Amino acid sequence: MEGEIREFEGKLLNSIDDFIENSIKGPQVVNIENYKLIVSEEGGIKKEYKYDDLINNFDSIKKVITLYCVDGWSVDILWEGILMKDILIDSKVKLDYPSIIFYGIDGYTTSLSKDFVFDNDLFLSYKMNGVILPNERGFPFQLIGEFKWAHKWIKWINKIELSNNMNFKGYWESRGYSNNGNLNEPFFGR
Ligand SMILES: Nc1nc2c(c(=O)[nH]1)N[C@H]1C(S)=C(S)[C@@H](COP(=O)(O)O)O[C@H]1N2
Ligand SMILES: [Mo]
Repeated sequence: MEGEIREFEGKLLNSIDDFIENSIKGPQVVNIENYKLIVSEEGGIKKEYKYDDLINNFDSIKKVITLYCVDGWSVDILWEGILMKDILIDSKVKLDYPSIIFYGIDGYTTSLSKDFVFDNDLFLSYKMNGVILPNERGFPFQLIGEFKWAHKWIKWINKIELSNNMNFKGYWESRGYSNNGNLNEPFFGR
């Protein structure tokens, strides 16, 4: 893709064009003027962020991380984004919930344990290989689920919900894909 970088700190990167598009409803187009990222807990909405609130007011981090799809392909990409814990702390959501459920505008869902998200510095990316995420790649935000299979890497995120429900199963998880999503374990039937 035009403008993307293909090397970072001596590491070669894949191209944005190397992804295999297989989203459940195809690429989504988010109108950023109307977009809000909702942070909620079981009592209701805690905070709503506009795109610029997030991009301008939070520190960003950058890291080369490989996305592994269960279909057998992978891509090494330089991701840049905002730490989940920075957003959650800012939102004043209660942090004693064990689980975080993520929603995308295409109806996709997934979940992770809150401790995993905090302990591993998971972040929401808004840039890949130095360019703003293209629509097909999840603009405005994709969760970078480091150490997890790509079904945890939800794109087009518009809601993050703190929950007591440790048994929630997202779109692919409810169809048999691993609910812990650990890369070092089989991706089916856990
Ligand atoms: N919102 C949303 N996020 C999603 C998906 C999806 O269908 N919808 N698919 C997941 C899967 S299975 C993969 S492999 C990764 C990367 O998919 P891509 O190559 O289509 O970007 O996105 C994940 N995030
Ligand atoms: Mo996937």
